[in-house]
Amino acid sequence: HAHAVLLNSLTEASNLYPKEEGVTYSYGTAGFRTLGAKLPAAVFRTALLAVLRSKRLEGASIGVMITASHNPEPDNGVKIVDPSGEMLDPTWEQHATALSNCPSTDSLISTFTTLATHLHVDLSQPASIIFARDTRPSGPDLVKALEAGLHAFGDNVKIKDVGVTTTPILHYVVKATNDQSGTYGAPTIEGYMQKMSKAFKELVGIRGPLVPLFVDCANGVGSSAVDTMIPLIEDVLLLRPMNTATGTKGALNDECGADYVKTKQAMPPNLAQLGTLDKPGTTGCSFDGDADRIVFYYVEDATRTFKLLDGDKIATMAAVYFKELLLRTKLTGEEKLSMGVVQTAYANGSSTKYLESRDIPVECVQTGVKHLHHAAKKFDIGIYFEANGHGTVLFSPHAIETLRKASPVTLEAGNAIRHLLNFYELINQAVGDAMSDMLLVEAVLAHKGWGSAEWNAGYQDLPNKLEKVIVPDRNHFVTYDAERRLSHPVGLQELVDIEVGKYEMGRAFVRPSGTEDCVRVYAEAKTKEDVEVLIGNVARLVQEASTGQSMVVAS
Ligand code: G16
Repeated sequence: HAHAVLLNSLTEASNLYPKEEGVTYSYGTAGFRTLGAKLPAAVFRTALLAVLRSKRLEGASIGVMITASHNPEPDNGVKIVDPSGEMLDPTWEQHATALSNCPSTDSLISTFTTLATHLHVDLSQPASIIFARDTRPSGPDLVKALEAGLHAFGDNVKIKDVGVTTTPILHYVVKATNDQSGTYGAPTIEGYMQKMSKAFKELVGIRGPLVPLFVDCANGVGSSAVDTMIPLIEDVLLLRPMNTATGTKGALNDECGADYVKTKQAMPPNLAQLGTLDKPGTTGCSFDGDADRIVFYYVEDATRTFKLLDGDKIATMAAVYFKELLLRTKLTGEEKLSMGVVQTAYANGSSTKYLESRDIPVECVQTGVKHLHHAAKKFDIGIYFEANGHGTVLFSPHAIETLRKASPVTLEAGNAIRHLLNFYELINQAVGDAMSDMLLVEAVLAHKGWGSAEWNAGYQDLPNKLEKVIVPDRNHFVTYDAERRLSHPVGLQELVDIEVGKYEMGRAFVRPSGTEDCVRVYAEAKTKEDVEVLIGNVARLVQEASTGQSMVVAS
């Protein structure tokens, strides 16, 4: 009987959220992402999947985040967060896609019941869902669609609305809620901010107050996180928020934010106009629209040129510093902790060389936080960053236990152990967080006694460029070797190889985006001029291949 009541209730609710004909959803790099107006049906159905997942995991809390992060304001998206605070188990992505694409309520209900049986879900189990959204105008309607899906299950589903907040905060709240040990932190925004600020202040110690930092909030939800953090750390580090116009239509990610800065390799025009970074020694950073990415930058004194410190620069500085700390702990034998860095094909060639020259293991995986996170777990201290500024540092349970139990042989060893444990408290263990990464960078700089210029001095980026190519169907582009090579369209890779071979230190690759309807082309080479020609030629090859123009492999 209860089963029939549930199916009735789901049917009624689903009829209010029919799937538009002609729309095909795909759970991609970061969940479903498309125009906000096209998403209500997918969000409603995501609610159903999130409940199935929670019930399957005996009522563990599952997160749902409504955001399209770096995408333009009219886009929106939805993604599911697993109980550990990590991205949805990839084997469930196909179920999310299957539910969203059911053409009618009838097929949705039958797919839902089939999935429940196939996945061994006991529908009478309780479920718990925690959700949040970013500041996009389409957010409130999508929250309604989500709630409609959740409420259809009646009292059997516990719902927690974290409100308008950043993606990493939602991940944190999910992780902390499910943390059986109760040691990870209080499952609230305040709990998270307290945990981070306390660790940060302990790390900075007597090295503060630090030079104030300008924070470009991309006119997005990151500005509220920054506002909450300001009073907690202002005696040590003054944060100066910029681009905080969350209520201004069209402002989100527009000519600002981490994606703009990284892609254009320039600071947001309004910061440049205001002369925000003109004073020598000043540094700025940019969050993206949902505050899970960060890049830093400054203006070089002598040349007055813009200098970007991206995800690669964060990863390399953190890796070199954590390696030093690990050596200082003097932990040996069973207690010796491993450390490695995970990057993607976008990592600047110079950053990889720099790490390898310091005997730091580096692994390359395909784009997408879930892939990097997974690979980083292999190390006791796993550092992962995408060049675009997504990333974090993971500490294995073994690392934490070892550090907590260690009996330091010297004062210096004791300090190194204490620092590492504070970094563990500071750094989000569920997903990359612009806020926590910002404080990680500031803490390392404080320990080294460095400014941005010293940080940047480690290695010099090879000139590089990223471009979008709009093609009729990006699914025709299939990659392998961690997205560094193409298997389809057949013959295109050979042409790219010939092009790349013409330039000293040349490298280029082509991959379909998982979040936007385009193909991305990346190129690097020894000189800027070469990069321009190389990327132009590869982009042209991509255009030709996608429009079916003949591809002749030169002999
Ligand atoms: C998302 C993913 C990132 C990825 C980015 C771009 O970021 O979480 O891992 O680097 O999209 O992906 P693609 O090149 O496939 O479009 P965000 O910040 O938009 O959530």
